[in-house]
Amino acid sequence: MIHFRITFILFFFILISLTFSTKSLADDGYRLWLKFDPIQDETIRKSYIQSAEFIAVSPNNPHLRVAAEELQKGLAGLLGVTVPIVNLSIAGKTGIALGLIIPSYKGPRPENEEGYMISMASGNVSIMANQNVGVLYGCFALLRNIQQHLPLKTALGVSSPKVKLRMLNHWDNPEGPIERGYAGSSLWKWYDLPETVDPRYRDYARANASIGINGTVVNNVNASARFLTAEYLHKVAALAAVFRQYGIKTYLSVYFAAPKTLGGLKTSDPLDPEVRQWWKDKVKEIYQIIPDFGGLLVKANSEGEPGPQDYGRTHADGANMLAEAIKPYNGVVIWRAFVYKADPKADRFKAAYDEFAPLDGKFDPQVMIQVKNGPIDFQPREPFSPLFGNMPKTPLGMEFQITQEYLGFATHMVYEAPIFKECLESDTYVQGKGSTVARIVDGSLHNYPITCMAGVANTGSDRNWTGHPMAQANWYAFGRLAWDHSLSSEAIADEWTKMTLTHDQPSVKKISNILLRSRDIYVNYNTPLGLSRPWTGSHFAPEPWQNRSSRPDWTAIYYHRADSIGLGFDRTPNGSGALGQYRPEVQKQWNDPKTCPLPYLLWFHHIPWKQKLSSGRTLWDELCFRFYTGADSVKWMQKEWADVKNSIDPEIHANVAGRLLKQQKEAIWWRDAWVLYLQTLSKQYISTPYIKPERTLEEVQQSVNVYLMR
Ligand code: BDP
Repeated sequence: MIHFRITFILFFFILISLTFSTKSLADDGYRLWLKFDPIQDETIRKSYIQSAEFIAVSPNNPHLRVAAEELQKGLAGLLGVTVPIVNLSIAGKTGIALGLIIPSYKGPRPENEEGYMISMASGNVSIMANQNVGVLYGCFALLRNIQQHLPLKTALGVSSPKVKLRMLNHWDNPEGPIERGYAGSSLWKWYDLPETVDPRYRDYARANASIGINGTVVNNVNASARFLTAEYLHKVAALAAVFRQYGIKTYLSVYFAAPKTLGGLKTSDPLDPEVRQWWKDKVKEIYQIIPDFGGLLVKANSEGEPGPQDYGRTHADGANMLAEAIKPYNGVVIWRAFVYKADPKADRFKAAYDEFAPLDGKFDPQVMIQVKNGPIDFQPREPFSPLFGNMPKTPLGMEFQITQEYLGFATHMVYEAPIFKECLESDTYVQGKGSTVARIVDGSLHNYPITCMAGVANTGSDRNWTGHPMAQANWYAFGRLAWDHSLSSEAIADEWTKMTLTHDQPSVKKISNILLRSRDIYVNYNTPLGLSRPWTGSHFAPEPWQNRSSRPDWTAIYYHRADSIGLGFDRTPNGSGALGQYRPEVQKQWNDPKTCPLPYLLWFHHIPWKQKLSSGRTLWDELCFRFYTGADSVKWMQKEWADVKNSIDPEIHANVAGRLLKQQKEAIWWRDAWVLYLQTLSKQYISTPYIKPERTLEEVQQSVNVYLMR
């Protein structure tokens, strides 16, 4: 009997551990798009095995070791073989050689230091570049090709990044929380650093390098001076040591008043000699601790942050002071253009242009200005910022937001590549037709010596990095577009889906389609026709009625301007005149409500409720149409997602399905809030076939209050 019991208990434990081990095989999303699961297609697999009998790296170049190891790791997973890393090609075998292109080589080569070239001769593949990091990017490109089950020949060719600084901006605070972060707390464990270096930092670096990201700002733009203390600089140095192996430079956001608060000086005036010396000494100290430090990011005189204007100086005075300090080390100063004052009469739309355009030509060459894609603040849909094209003498960098501050946090599925592309492809007309924002950002239009594309990161300590599993696609898309802005949203969605979720072709098609439509669906139920909602509060719950705040531009009514006549912010010459910041060709199209594209209409016009739009519907009917079809479309997303269940890991599938269910409820929440609130002003009926919301405005308001309750 005792014997039976022991056997039974043993059996029970084995059963439990088996259950657990199978469970741990489920995909928790940690591996992102670097899954390297075995290739099922035997023909493709065999063709690669033939060409990958060894990886040859010159023994004189230890830096290529990381690239070789990444390739080895990827191939082991994909092909199921361990490819040896050797010093010289092995006679009689075919393999992959990694190396630098010799200066006398005459053939086509990458245009810059970080580009790569993949070629093939007599069955041998070579991944060559001008610099080591290019070889690493080439290895990831080859792996990407295999991961998509593409034949070797599609990987061949030359690729060079179009933008120099391709960076993530982390809005991470030293205590752990992330400003506008929805995937747990900061990845950086400041209290453990520098002694304990979490292996996850390496995985973070790998993921970034695999999509070409080469810089990271590790702390919030609302910066703590703490990061400039020696104690913290050593912590940052420990991160930099990991990132460096993957070609990633480390940057810091700095607190402009640090000379006063940290240095004990009487002022932080940028023209004060002692202040200038303080920054010189500080920057010297930074470079002693982190020799390849990238540079400084600054948010100044914005939303209560200190800045040069506190001393009657300009943004150029502040930036140039830092440039003077960083110049000897060839670092950069990235100064943000996100500024707006609490002026009740002003239009916030115009603020960045008004402050920065007159300063063009006044900045040190070591400075670049980082501009948010739109003039206000990462709205679900914004026209491009009019600063692009209007500072030809000052390098302008792009700031996109990957974290979904206004895009439903980690609950709503919104694929952002179309947002990034829409802005990059906008035509500024500064040098005639075809003067796209992309050509300004990549430096080709104004010959900028430095170029930058930054994305406010959506990563956090959640096991799957981004909270919403599908939000990984946004990190991925940002990196791919920073490397090559000409890639299409479709192509990126397709490759990400194959690398991350499934190879089943009908499912890939369905998933890409959901991704590609997701942004418009969100805009429809959230802020259709050019509505915006950057009011204070959570940036999540609908509060179009919100009319009280310490400043007018922190209310909802400031932005939508709904009244008994109509809806929208008049920015024509009859209104705020903000349209005057664009070139005549753009103005011509947007000034007239008849030709202004519907997605931007209420950004620029106050339209009467009953006015007919180019769609043939009245404004009110068009709003109803968008709010209702937007909310309904989430049901379509759910249905499509249910259809791909069998070709996706069950854990990921269930995770996304749960979030879609929530999204569907919240889409109706948004729809009801807007429709019921606007109805109090428009006095219009909800037109058929749409059915009046089941709840009253008061009930929606009550639910929002509960959401906002502390
Ligand atoms: C806004 C965010 C705020 C940021 C600010 C910025 O709400 O938390 O600090 O942007 O970019 O979107 O500085």
